[in-house]
Amino acid sequence: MAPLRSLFAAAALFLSAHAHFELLQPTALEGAQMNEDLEANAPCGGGVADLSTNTATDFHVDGDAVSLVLGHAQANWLVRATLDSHAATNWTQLFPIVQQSGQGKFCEPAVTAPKEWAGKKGFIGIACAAPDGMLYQCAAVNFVSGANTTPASCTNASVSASFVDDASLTALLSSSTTTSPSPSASTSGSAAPSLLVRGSGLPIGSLAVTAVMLVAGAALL
Ligand SMILES: *[C@@H]1O[C@H](CO)[C@@H](O)[C@H](O)[C@H]1NC(C)=O
Ligand SMILES: *[C@@H]1O[C@H](CO)[C@@H](O)[C@H](O)[C@H]1NC(C)=O
Ligand SMILES: [Cu+2]
Repeated sequence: MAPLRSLFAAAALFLSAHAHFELLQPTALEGAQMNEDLEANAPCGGGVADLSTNTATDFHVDGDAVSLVLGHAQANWLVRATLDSHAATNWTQLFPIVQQSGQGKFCEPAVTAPKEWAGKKGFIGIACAAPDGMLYQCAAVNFVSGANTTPASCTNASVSASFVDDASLTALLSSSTTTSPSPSASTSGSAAPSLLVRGSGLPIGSLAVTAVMLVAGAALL
């Protein structure tokens, strides 16, 4: 019966919102049907990452919202991204690791991605170091140029946040992004200035930006 079913659906939503965490924006792979029992599965919880079948939403490389709901009293967030078609590897950090204290909604309105990703498809991945272990969600996205205006749904509950170090989260980033120079960086001198501008424009440089700048710098020697 419909009323009973919607009651169960409401109960399931209530439970999922009060345990673990949810990725509200960009739209998570599982949408509203998130199975929190599978959230400990890397890299995307119960979501099956496959760019050939996933529905992607736009993510603006110069700033877009990442909106989360935490069901725990405290946890650390890693916002990462990859162009890998199955979200299997090659993760780049998009934002400093944040510790949220207090349960509820948390939204960063201006998370950036590498400018050169505009026009490509990939995944935003959230890793959450929670008291009950590491938890994961992903969203399939079209990286597009420009910055998004902050959506009305991007709000914070009365929580506090601070930047922290978390080795368990840093370990989830690809070491290959810090070691392998890309062909374009080693052959094209014109790539360097725009990378440098992007790096200096960031309030807090990410590991990936630092790595790209090192590679670009090495290419100039
Ligand atoms: C990793 O991602 C970068 C873009 O950030 C890409 O240029 C590179 O080819 C990727 N490497 C692998 C092994 O997928
Ligand atoms: C939420 O809080 C974080 C951390 O203080 C802040 O960076 C972010 O801008 C806030 N989000 C909104 C929508 O105000
Ligand atoms: Cu949990």
